[in-house]
Amino acid sequence: MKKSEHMRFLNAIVRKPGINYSEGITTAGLGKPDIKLALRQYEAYCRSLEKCGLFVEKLEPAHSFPDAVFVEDTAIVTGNIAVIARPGDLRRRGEENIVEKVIKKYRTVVRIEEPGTLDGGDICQTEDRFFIGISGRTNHEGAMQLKSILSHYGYSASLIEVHHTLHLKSGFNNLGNNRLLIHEQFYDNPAIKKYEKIIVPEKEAYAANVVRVNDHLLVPEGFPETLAKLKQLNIPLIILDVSEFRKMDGGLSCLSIRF
Ligand code: CIR
Repeated sequence: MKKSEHMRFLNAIVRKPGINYSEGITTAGLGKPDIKLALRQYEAYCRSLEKCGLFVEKLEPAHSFPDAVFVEDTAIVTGNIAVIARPGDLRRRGEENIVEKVIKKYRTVVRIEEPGTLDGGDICQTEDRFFIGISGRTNHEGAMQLKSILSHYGYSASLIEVHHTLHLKSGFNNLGNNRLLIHEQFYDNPAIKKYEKIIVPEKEAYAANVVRVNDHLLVPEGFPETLAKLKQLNIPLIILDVSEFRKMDGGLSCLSIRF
């Protein structure tokens, strides 16, 4: 990211979970999500983005894609360009096309092309750069295409191998002011040497998926040790229950595209 660009968001795109939400992809082993509760959690999530000052564009469910509520995976939006992802799991391929139509209202779009694959959940932006996870969903080709597009628009990017989580942001998130909240797997990575790092305890690994939105930090409910560490940062916290999204391997960041 250009040094002068302050990391503030104006907009978010979200998509309501559909009635077939529980048919999506999951490895969590936490049981079937309760769709009514998921809807309430989604509404609370939207309200908190609005509280953070964002205009929230709420998309209707995409019934042929049960995972489409995890809209973050379909695009990466920067100050001047949007990159349409190419989902790494074939069951989600096509979600990006329906999001592209919406994003075009806000930015010029470019696309990740075959043989590249890339999920937005593998992209973490800090004040001065992007981190691109190479994961089970994002391949090296996809990561290199994104790096090249970002570089064309003046942004730096580093590639990071992801081994123990679904996406990079399942275990690696920007807290602002040169601080990261990370899963232990990333601690020694030379790419993040200059950052102050807060590690989530292994038993609270899920809590690494927090989202800094302007002056607030969205934090998942139910992780007391991580919460105690985050309380020391002097950032107003918004604590949200996302139990029904966790059941489908999703978290706070996956539920919106912020820009
Ligand atoms: C999937 O497996 O693709 C969805 N069930 C969960 C996606 C979570 N997205 C994210 O972490 N950005």
